[in-house]
Amino acid sequence: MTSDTSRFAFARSNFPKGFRFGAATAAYQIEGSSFGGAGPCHWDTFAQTPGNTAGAEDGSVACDHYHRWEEDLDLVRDAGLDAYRFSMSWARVLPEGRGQPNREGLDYYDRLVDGILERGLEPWATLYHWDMPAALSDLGGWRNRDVADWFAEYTQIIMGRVGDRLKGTATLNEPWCVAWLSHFLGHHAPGLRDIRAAARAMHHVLLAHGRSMEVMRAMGLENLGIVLNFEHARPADESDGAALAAARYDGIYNRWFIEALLHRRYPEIVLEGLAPHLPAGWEDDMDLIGRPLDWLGVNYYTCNRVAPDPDQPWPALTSVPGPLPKTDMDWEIAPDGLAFFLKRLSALSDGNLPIYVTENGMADSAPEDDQTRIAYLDSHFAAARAAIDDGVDLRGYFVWSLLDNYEWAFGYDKRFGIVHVDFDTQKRTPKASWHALRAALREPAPAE
Ligand code: GCO
Repeated sequence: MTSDTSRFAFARSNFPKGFRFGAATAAYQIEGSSFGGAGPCHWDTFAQTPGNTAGAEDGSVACDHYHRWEEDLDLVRDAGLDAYRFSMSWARVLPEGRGQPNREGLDYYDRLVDGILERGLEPWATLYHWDMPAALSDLGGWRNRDVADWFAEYTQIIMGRVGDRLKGTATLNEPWCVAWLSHFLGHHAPGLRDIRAAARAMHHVLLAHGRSMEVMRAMGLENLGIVLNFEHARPADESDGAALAAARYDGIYNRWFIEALLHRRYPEIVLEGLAPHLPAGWEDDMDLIGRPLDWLGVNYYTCNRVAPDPDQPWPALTSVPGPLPKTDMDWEIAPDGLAFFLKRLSALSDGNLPIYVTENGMADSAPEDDQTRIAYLDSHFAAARAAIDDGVDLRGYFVWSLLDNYEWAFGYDKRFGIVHVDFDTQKRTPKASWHALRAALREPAPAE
């Protein structure tokens, strides 16, 4: 007998027919970068630099998914899910980033995609979830305009192998993290804190998206999109200064990428700071960047309280703690922010762009009963449902994440999985949220 608190309030039948429920993962966080002939990526070297990651942990073994993928795909199927979102590692496919492909790596993704299909699941792939090959990082990585051509070459090779069987493909995951978090804030590889590097990365990441889309369109591939992350920017207080700081934060985080993609422009409030550092002639790239998308992926986790920091150069802002309950990441739980973005994005695209929540979930290391995660997910499912009622064309929802995994600079302590992983033995144990999901997806809606 399960108690009420171990169940979701929603059931599959509360969502429109055909709505896809899935779970998401990323290559570097689960596969084990030391296996199968993969080349080093910038996360391997970032983690080898003292102080960059908790306990100097890296993804060299991670969840050993490279060897255990069949068992892991069984867990997706047995949870009653419809779809599996995963990413492919550029350095596994091309150990030097370009040139000679790694046959073992290509074979691996071939088997994985077939394995997903054999289990009756839809494969949703992401081409880049942060694992820049170290050889290309040496050449400047995202700072170098040539990255767009390197990424196009990689796209051609991997999609030539598996593209015919994918249900949906995203070029990139979270360009804000690729560019800003990694080149301005320095928290992620390559760990730079440099506005010129950041401005270049902010533009080149979109240029690479555009080139990759162009390649895939030419190959006749369908259902192509991109995954962006959004964080609800809330002024820390009622002051004009806080309102301006929040507007800047919103511009950098939540408007820069989507406005370029949908409207071929960058927001003025961000150009005020970045324009002097953008590569010359960037305006000429906006046409390629803004070619039509088939769908948009939305990753949403939290909100941010933004305050001015007038002693600092642009954007002269800082974040302060907010009052809401927090996850193990210290992220406030704010499901209304998800509804806000779904409606905002729907309006921005005139309702013409199918949207998927491609990531949502929380880090929680607490007890097996997993109540907090169930409540977190339930409140976000409810926000998604409300957005659908308001007319948003939301087609699916992927929980982050299938497995506890390598949470980047935080190492292995932050547990986002609906399946627990013992990193000493690699044993997988479904958590209560996994069981609750399975019940919600199999059963009709509970009676009111
Ligand atoms: C993300 C990331 C994941 C993180 C998750 C939790 O796309 O932000 O895709 O890699 O693990 O967001 O921080």
